[in-house]
Amino acid sequence: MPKNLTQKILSSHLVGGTMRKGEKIAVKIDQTLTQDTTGTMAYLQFEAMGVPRVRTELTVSYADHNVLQMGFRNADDHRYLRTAAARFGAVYSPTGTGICHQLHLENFAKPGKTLIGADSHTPTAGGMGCFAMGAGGLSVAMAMAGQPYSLVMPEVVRVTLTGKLGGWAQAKDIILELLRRMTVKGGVNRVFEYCGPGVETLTVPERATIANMGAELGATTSLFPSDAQTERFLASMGRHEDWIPLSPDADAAYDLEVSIDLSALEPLAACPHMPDKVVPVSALAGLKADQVAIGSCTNSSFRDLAAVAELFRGKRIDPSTNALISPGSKQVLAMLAETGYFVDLLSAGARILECGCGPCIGIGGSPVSGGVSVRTFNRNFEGRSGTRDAQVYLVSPVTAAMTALNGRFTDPATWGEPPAPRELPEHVPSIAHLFVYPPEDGTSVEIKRGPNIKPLPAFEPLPDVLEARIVLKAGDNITTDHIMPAGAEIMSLRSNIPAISRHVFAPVDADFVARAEAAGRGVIVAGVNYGQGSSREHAALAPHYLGIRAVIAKSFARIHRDNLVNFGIIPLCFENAGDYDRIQADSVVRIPVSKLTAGAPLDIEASGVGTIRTVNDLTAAEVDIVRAGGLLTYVKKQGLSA
Ligand code: MIC
Ligand code: SF4
Repeated sequence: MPKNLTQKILSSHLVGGTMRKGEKIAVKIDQTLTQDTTGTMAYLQFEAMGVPRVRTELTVSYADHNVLQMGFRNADDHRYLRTAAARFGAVYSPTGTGICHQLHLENFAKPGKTLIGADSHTPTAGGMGCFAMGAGGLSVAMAMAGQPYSLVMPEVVRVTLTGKLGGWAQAKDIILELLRRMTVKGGVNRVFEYCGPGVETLTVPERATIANMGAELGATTSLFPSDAQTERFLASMGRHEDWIPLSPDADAAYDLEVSIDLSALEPLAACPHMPDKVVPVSALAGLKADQVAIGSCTNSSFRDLAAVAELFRGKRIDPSTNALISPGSKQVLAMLAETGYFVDLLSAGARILECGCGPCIGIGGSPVSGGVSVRTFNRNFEGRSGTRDAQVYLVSPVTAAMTALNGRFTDPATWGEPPAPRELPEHVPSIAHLFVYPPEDGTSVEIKRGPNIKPLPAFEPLPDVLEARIVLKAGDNITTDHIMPAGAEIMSLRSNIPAISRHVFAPVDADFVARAEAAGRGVIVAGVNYGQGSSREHAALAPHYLGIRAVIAKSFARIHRDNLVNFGIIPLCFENAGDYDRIQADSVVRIPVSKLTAGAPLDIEASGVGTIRTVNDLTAAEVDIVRAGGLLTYVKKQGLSA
């Protein structure tokens, strides 16, 4: 049987289940990554499993998100991660070395391998043919312990690229076009495989931009073949030995076909407050930009920033527009310095931030009140920038650069000739020596903790009949940024569940915590795609801490659904979407947990409403896990499988 790329990689890693669309499969994981704001929990959980050393081919612990280190908390987190990496056999990437996804692409990702990361943009590595998925920290900790990773066998979408990008259109515009067509829920339980003659015209960093934002489609991952472009990229990174050719078989079958003519694309922008609210940049001409922010794991490669520098050369950014640049890695920064582009950026008036996530997740660089911020990032959810009423637009680096120079959006038709693309320079400086490799035997390494690193909360088994109050009835596409907001202050509490739980739903519902506590045991009701966005398991852990024991939704985002199971919250779906309208906030529901059966309907009673039929997509093991109060409790009882 001819195979597509997804089938090729998954079948070579399959350890359980049958690769039939929609069925649960288990795969061996070759590599894992974590970052600081998900990593502390992942390592605390790994410690709790009692496994002496990681059992993957490679495990990397990055410190890239909350690098501001306001107060002692994140500095302590970073020290904990450095010492835990040494103890357990992980590579540590020190604070400020760069953004995990950019660094992983440059230094560690390999075609044909499987990777899971405690960050939703882990699929960036799909730009070089690595099957890379975002997952909750506990799922990653399990993979570090050598356990297989379970996922729903995805549908595979063939995205055929024809033609060649021209004019001012960039790789970012390809993925924005796909988001415009397929929306933020169009990719759930799907893999997007890029094929067709347009693929070979795209370099690995451009492919990585597209694979990165597949996360915004809700996709399991995105995949590009490993070809001559991949070989060239790996050779430039000094890793030619990691290259293997990898492509789908010629007559492989796909579940869905989409095609995009690259030659027809124009610069696009995602408007506030969703990555799929996409319009042509020309339609925004005239809109004043208070801020332009260039960087993030989507668009912080040398190619991206060199194009910006070319446009800035000899010019001055509009003084009323605050322009921030965060390079993706120290390697990118070193290349900008060696080629002189760094000076172009500085002299144009840009502010250069540390290599890290920065303004993307509200770690500094928040826009002015009510301000318009034009960003090369991947998410523009309300409030994510750190400014509640900011209007965030997502664009390509060249659109961002032209907007910074003009101080406002302008029509690309007035921009003249675009700069010629800048490929990687002849000399690519290595930063490989900055990674800290663990000792052969880490048993004597002392793990250092700070006062803000609190023990994991205990998780009780669910009762046979759960009586709980509906404490929130939310709408469609609720993001984890709504549930568990980020930003420098709240992210400094990631290792302290009691403290961070005070902020659950804070941006949209100031009384949520009080209502949940008053209810004792609570339920959340939601519309479609509940929990989209980040992989942060705190969006399940903290609600659990506040007593939430079930979420009843029209549908769930993939990673968040798994996180709910991992932390003992039952993810139930309405059998009839119309019941969402019937059910009332404040009702008390009775859920007969003892009757919860994998894949079978379950009738629940809601006061003032009556019987509501729910369905679930849990496996038998997952039913046991939620009943036990979550995966850690379950594993402690059952032990890890050999
Ligand atoms: C994000 O982009 O939302 C984050 C911050 O990288 C998260 C991880 C986190 O919340 O720590 C993600 O994408 O998973
Ligand atoms: Fe960091 Fe932003 Fe990428 Fe998340 S999306 S990993 S916060 S740069």
